[in-house]
Amino acid sequence: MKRRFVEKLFYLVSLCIAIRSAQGLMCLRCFDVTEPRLCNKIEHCQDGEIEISMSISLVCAVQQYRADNRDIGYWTGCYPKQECAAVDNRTVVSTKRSQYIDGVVQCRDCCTSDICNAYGCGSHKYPATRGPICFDCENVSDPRDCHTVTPCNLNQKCFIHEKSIFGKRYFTSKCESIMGCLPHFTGPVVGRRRDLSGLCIHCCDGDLCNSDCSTASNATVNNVNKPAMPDYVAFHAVAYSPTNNAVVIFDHVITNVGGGYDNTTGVFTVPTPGLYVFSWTIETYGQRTEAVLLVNGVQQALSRADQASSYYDTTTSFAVLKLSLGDEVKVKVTKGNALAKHTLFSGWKINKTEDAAFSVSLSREVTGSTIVFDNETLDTDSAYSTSTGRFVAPRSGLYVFMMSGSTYGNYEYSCKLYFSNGESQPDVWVDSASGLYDSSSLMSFGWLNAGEYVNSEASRMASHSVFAGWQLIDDSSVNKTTYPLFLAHLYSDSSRTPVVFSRIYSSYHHGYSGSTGIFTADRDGIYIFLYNIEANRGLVRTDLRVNGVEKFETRSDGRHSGYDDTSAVAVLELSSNDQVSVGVKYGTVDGGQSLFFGTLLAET
Ligand SMILES: *[C@@H]1O[C@H](CO)[C@@H](O)[C@H](O)[C@H]1NC(C)=O
Ligand SMILES: *[C@@H]1O[C@H](CO)[C@@H](O)[C@H](O)[C@H]1NC(C)=O
Ligand SMILES: *[C@@H]1O[C@H](CO)[C@@H](O)[C@H](O)[C@H]1NC(C)=O
Ligand SMILES: *[C@@H]1O[C@H](CO)[C@@H](O)[C@H](O)[C@H]1NC(C)=O
Ligand SMILES: *[C@@H]1O[C@H](CO)[C@@H](O)[C@H](O)[C@H]1NC(C)=O
Ligand SMILES: *[C@@H]1O[C@H](CO)[C@@H](O)[C@H](O)[C@H]1NC(C)=O
Ligand SMILES: *[C@@H]1O[C@H](CO)[C@@H](O)[C@H](O)[C@H]1NC(C)=O
Ligand SMILES: [Ca+2]
Repeated sequence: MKRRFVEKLFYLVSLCIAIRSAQGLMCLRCFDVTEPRLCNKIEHCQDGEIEISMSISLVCAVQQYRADNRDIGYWTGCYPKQECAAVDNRTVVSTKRSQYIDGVVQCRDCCTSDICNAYGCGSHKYPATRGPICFDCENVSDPRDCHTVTPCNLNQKCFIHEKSIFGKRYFTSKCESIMGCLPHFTGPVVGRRRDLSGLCIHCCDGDLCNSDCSTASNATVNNVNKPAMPDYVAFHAVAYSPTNNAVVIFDHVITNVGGGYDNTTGVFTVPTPGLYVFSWTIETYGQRTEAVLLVNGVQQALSRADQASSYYDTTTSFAVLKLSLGDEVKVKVTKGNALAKHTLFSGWKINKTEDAAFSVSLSREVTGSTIVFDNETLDTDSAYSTSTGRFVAPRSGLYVFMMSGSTYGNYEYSCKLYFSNGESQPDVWVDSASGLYDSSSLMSFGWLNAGEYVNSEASRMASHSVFAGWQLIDDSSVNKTTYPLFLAHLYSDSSRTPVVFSRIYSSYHHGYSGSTGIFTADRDGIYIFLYNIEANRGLVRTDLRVNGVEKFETRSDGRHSGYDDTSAVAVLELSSNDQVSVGVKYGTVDGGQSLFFGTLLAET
C-alpha cells in the first residue's frame, strides 16, 4: 500500500542529511494517504541530520498529486522551506498500490507549526471539536523514538507512562480516558507527576503533549508519593461571588484533600469510588432561592432558603451517595440568588465502602411525631425502613447522623433525633411563621449496638427534608474514651467569643471543653464540624475559627420571623493542637437550640 515519490524521496533524504531544522518541528509523515489528516506517522524534522552550516530549514508540507492512473493522493512530511514555492513541471511518483505508476504534483502547501500539515491543498481539516492528537507507542526506550500518533476521543487525554523493565526505562504513550487520567492530574488542566516508584506518569491536554516525560521530573510535581486513588477525600469551599441560575463556583477553597474539587468549575470529580457525604449551604436575601445537588447532571436533592424583603435566610442540606470514579458532583442555583461568602459546599469520602450508610428524604409534606421519610436514595444494609422511619444499626459501632428539617406556611416547632438506647438529644428550631420556607439542620452521633435504632422527630416536615447517616467506625476495639468527638448545646443567650456550648451530650466525648467552647485536635487528621446558631428577633453573625482565625461566616436572621436557625458544616484538615471554635461577630446567640458538633473523620 506504500507509494513513493521516488525522486522527491531521494532528494529529501539527501537534504535531511544535510540540513537542520531551526524549529525542530514535528510534521505528519506519510507517502500516500487519501487525506493528510488521516496520516498517523510523525517525524521530527531534524531527525537523521548531520549538522553543517547550511541555512536551510525544514517546514511541514502537504503535496497533492495525481497518479497517472488518475488516483488522487497526498504526501506529507518535512520539506525544505526554500523549495515550498517552487513550481514542479512534473514529479515522478511511484506507488505500490498495485504497481509503480507515475504521477504529477498538483499542489504543495507548507506551514510552520507542529502537525499543521494535517491540512493542505484543500483537504479536510481536523474537526473543530475533537480530542487531542496523541503519541501512541508501547515500550520505546526514548520517547523520541515514538513515530506514531493517534486521534483521541473527546473524552480522552494524552498519557505517557514510564516503566522500568530489567533495570531499563521504557515509555508507553497513548490516549487515556478522562476517568483513567483522574489520578494523574494534579491541577485543573494538566497534571505532571511521578508514581510511587518515582517513574513519570503524566496525563495532559493538547496535541502531542505526551511527547516527553522529562518535564515531569521537575518541581512542578507537587503531589509526589500521592497514591493514584487517594484513600482520603474531603473538600470544603466557599463561593466568594453571588450565583444566579447557574452552577455555583465555590472558588475559595478551605480544604481539598485528594484533589477532587476544582475551584475554577465548582465541580467535585470523584477520585476514588465509594460512599460520599455532601453538605451544601445557601444563603438568600429577600427572596426564595433554591439549589439542587447534581450528580452527572442529574438532580439528587433540593434545598430552599426563603425570606421576605430585607432579611437573610440560610439552609443547609445533606446527601449520602454511592459514586463511581469520575462522577461529577456540583451545586446549581435553580431559582433566586445565592449570596457570596455565605454559600458553602463540602463533601467527604466515608472511610470504608462496606460501612453502612443511608440517605432518605421526603417527597411530600408529612405530619406526626416520628417523621417517616419515604424517598430512599441510599440504604446499603437495608437498615432504614420507609414504613417505620427508623434506621436500625446493622452492627455495633459509631454512627453519625444528619438531619435537615424544612417547614412551610406558619408553623414553628422543634426537630430532633430520637435514639432507642436512651441517649438524650438536642433539638433545633424551624420557624415559618412568616409563611415562607424555613429549615434547620443538625448532626449527631451514637455508639450503637446492633438492633438499636434512630429516627427523626418533629410535628411536621415539608418535602425535601432529609435524614441520613453512616457508620464511621465499626471497629469495637477503638478506645471510645479517646476518639475525638463531641456534641454540645448552648444553655443561655450569649454574645461572647468563643460561644461556650456548655452542655455536652453522651458519656463518650473527647477534645471539646464545655468551659472554653474550644475543640482541640489531639492528632493530625480530617475533621467534620457542624454548628447551628439560633437568632431570636435579631441578626447574628457568627464564624467558624481555627486557632482564632475566621474560616467563613454565617448569618442567622430573626428580625422578621422571630426565631431563625442557621447551620453550616466545616470540613477541616487539622494538625495536632489546632483549636476550633465558633465566634460571635455581631448580635446575641439564642440559648436553647444552638449547638456544636465535631468528629474526627480520619487520621492522616
Ligand atoms: C519545465 O518544463 C519546461 C517545458 O515543459 C522545460 O523547459 C523546463 O526545463 C522544465 N523545468 C524543470 C525544472 O524540469
Ligand atoms: C511492553 O511491556 C510489557 C511488560 O511491561 C508487556 O506486557 C507488553 O507486551 C510489551 N508490549 C510491547 C509491544 O512490547
Ligand atoms: C526541568 O528540569 C531540567 C533539569 O532537571 C531542566 O533542564 C528543564 O529546563 C526543566 N524544565 C522545565 C519545564 O522547567
Ligand atoms: C482556587 O484556589 C486556590 C487556592 O487553593 C487559589 O489560589 C485560586 O485563586 C482559586 N481559584 C479561583 C478561580 O478562585
Ligand atoms: C426521590 O429522590 C430522587 C433523588 O434522589 C428524585 O430524583 C426523585 O424524584 C424523588 N422521588 C420523589 C417521589 O420525590
Ligand atoms: C482508653 O484510653 C484511656 C485514656 O488514655 C485509658 O485510661 C483507658 O485505659 C483506655 N481504655 C482501653 C480499653 O484501652
Ligand atoms: C479507616 O479504615 C482504615 C482501614 O480499615 C482503618 O485503619 C482506620 O482506622 C479507619 N479510620 C477511621 C477514622 O475509622
Ligand atoms: Ca432559617
